[in-house]
Amino acid sequence: MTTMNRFRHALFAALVGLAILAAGCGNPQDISQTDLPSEPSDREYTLRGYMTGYYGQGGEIDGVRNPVLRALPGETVTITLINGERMVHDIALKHQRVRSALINRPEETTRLTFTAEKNDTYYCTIPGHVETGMIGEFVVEPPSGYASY
Ligand SMILES: [Cu+2]
Repeated sequence: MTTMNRFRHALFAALVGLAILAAGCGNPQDISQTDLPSEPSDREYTLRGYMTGYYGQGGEIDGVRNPVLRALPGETVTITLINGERMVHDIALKHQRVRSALINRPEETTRLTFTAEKNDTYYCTIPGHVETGMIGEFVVEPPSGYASY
């Protein structure tokens, strides 16, 4: 192999790698990215994202690792994710198939807004991050009173 051919080979491999990366980072058709809500939500939660988990900020979930997030059916919910470190993170709902933008700098913020329909799991879509702890429960509760029949 000549030097030039070796260079071309390496360049081609790099391009293929980039193409695969780009495909992986793109927005799949079935996942909508819902950033920056236009109106206030019924329920708002703020989480700080780290490899070790999402940490609640403010309110009842303050300081809680991967807190259970709750809402009533039909409520609009906004989850604000603040990046706690120099890593790429996002937040998505497994069943409802919504996903925030990716954030990669400390204090960078993104939001996920959706309507509460059913119990779900929130998690980070970056490969390996669920395994290190970035996963929690989203619970849709019946309005008070319904549980007593
Ligand atoms: Cu992550």
